[in-house]
Amino acid sequence: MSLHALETAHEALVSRRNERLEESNGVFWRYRDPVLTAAHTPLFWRYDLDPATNPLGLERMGINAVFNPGAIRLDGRYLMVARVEGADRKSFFAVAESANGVDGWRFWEYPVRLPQTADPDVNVYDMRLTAHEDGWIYGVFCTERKDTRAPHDLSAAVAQAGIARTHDLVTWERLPDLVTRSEQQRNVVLHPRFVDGRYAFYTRPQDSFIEAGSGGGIGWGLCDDVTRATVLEERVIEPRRYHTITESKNGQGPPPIFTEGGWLHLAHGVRNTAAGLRYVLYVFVTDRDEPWRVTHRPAGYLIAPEGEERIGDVSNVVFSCGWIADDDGRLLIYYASSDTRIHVAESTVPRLLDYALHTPEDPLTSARCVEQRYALIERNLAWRARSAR
Ligand code: M1P
Repeated sequence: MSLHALETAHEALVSRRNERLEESNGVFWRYRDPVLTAAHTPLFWRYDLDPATNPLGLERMGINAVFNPGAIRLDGRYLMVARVEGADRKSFFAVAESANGVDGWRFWEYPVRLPQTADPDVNVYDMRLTAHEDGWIYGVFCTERKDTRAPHDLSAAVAQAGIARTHDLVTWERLPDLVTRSEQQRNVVLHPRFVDGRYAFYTRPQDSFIEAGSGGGIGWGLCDDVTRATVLEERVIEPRRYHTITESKNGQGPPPIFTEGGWLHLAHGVRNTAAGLRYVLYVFVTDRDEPWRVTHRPAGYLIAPEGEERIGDVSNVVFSCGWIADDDGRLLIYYASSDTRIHVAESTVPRLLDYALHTPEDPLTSARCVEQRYALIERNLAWRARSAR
């Protein structure tokens, strides 16, 4: 394919209109096309466009996947900070912009140049963006480095929470990584408000790089100074549970949204299967004044991978780091499938809150689940009989 033909195909892809699918369970709507993929990355990130130095028109630096974006509405623009993974396996962050949040997503010219700490990151990913009431936009992300305690195990790594802040997503100030008492951390998210005058983090303590182990679930901790963030007391507020969607792991998704019914949270839950781990998205609610106290925990998943979403580099995964509660009433949920591409789902805050407040909690046994369903069936049959009269 000539570079001209590649450019024409790329432009057709990024300018393609997206379409909300009609089919819905009433809680949310999917869109027909993924909103960002590796193919959306600019050609000038991948090709040497100069025929003098690239006479064969070869792709020089491939992009493998685009996924797990943080999201924010800033100065009227819909923005995602996506995890872009090169063919070399290294992830980096890049901002993409859209005029309406569902299509026309285009990457800014340059990826984010993330300042380093004294201990440089080997790999960075999964940035959650928090517009904090202190006036900064914080990006909290996973920073991964080689586990030097196991020099011969080349898969041994340490995950911690990196922190950077910005006002415009262009210039970033890197802060020291979050310090906790846990061996490792992933899926750490900054709460948007001060709590008792302190910064508050949702954490996900874990024993090792992959296993949450005794980490136990989504944690909560406070710190006084975000420029030297240290959480000395971390407690699990949303534990993983046996024989549920969170049996193996869970983790906070984007920062929660403040609603009249409490803080609305989106999270991921992981369980093991004979075919490997299965990641789904779920919702829970915490108290308005005590955002560490879970008040509602609707059973099961909100979004599970389906169709093409099931397939990718890490199959059977949906994962979210970003959503936008828009002034126009839409709640745009950005989620990635199978560590490969990004989709959008649409709902509204009242709709999702209604789902969260009125879906019963997992009663944890088959017999009790049947009782729960009996109660629904009996109410429905009684209602039907009354309305037939
Ligand atoms: O591969 C699925 C996801 O695995 C990790 O999430 P968790 O720590 O909850 O298992 C992350 O690496 C995430 O990026 C990835 O999508």
